[in-house]
Amino acid sequence: RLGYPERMNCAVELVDRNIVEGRGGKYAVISKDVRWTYTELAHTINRIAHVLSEDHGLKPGNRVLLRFPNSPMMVAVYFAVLKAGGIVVATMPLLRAKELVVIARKAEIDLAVCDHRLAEDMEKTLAQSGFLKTVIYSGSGEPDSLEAQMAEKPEDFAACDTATDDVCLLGFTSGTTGEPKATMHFHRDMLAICDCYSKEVLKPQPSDVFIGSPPLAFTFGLGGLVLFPFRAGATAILLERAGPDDLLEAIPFYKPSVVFTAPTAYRAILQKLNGADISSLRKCVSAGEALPKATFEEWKAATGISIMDGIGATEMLHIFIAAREEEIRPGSTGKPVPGYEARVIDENGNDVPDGTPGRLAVRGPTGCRYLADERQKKYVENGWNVTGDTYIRDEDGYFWYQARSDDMIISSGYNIAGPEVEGALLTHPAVAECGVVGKPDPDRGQIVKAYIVLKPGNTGDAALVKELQDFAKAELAPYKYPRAVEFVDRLPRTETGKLQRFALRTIAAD
Ligand code: 3SK
Repeated sequence: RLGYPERMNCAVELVDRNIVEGRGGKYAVISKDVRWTYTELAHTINRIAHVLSEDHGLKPGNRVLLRFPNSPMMVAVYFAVLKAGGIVVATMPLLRAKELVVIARKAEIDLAVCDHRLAEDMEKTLAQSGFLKTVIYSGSGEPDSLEAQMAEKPEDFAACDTATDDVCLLGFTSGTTGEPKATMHFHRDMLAICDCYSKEVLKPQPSDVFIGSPPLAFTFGLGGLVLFPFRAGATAILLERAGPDDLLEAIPFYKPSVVFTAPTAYRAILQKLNGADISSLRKCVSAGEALPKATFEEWKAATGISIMDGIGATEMLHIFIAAREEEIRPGSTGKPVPGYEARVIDENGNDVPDGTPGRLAVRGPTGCRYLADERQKKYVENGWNVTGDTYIRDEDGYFWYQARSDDMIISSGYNIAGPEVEGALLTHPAVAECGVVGKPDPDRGQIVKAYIVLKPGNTGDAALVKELQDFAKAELAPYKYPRAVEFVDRLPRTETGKLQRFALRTIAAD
């Protein structure tokens, strides 16, 4: 329906098209150190594509792991892989070797491109994964760095003649069991999210300047900070560190007009605003967790801007229900994005009456395709993507978020699987048993709370809490560490010995 040609490479449509249409001299990406026009970006992409395909044997359909902070070089490598017909596997910079190894094995990665500052865990992954053979480092200044390899390459590259539904991205997402799932997305999907959500709901102009906090390895960030600005011929500001303080410093400096971040960051910015000039902002997008009505109202009072809430999923690539600026009901996520349909269904897949909570089911031009994963059957029911969120639809067709249907903890927009945190804590010598659940939190939506039964001879004091938290931070991406720890004598279990998470969540919420 979106009418893309059968053969199409999204790198050409998203980058080169800007040059063909006369925007070659316009800034595409800006960071603290780099400002690249669309033409400069395209030349960089082309040189990297030569390096990958000629010197490292990248063939269409091969997967390449990326490990970078948000930066112009990450964008260039990303599009170089796509242009050469490869498949990007972008990873968050916070991931540790333990997590990278799982991804490298699942995606059967033999080639990675990595910012040299993130080499430590990359090297451990190289040693442990069994698959990974080559890592190209960017920014190291060494004779074999990416930059050195690119230097003599031509600035033109003939894009691989990919099919519109060739896979171009494996987006990793944690499952409830902690076993990550790889979601496959096509070249056409990268354009579809721009032509549905961005074009129809966000409506950016070439004069817009985008900024935000999500990592580009998270598809919320990929869309909001790269694909949407590029499809509109606009400019992206990429911040390596994008916490609330960084955004508050960057917004008055770069004067962006569009910001993508999560409710936690909007609240933190409000707390710290203190007269900072953020008047350049025109559009504010929120996703990653539900936007509370109070946050919407406080932001509106402080800035005059109505935050546009939305719900997306890695499985769907980006936002599929969203609040349009002109018809926002504070507290509601909004209505299905043009091109998508959404229903609220019961356990049997039948629609529940409006006003009744049920399972959210969506379908549209993008959808869930897990790589070799049994859980595909659970996510897609009769052609509908069942996202695991509980929603209510009102009689006017607005969708109201209730809760996650499963066990995922969503903290500051990060999806965290309790069992994965449990697995890490259980490797600490003082821990006998543990159960990890989400505890409601006014700022983060939820925080990770660990209930721990200690081995005899250990004392559950503040020093041990700190030790366990540091331990978790070293084992896992630090955002997964338990912000709350409680020592208990035993954990609630079923007769068959299964941990009763529901009981723990109820205790945590008290
Ligand atoms: O997972 C999410 O929350 C999300 C939100 C918006 C866009 C994309 C994603 C993955």
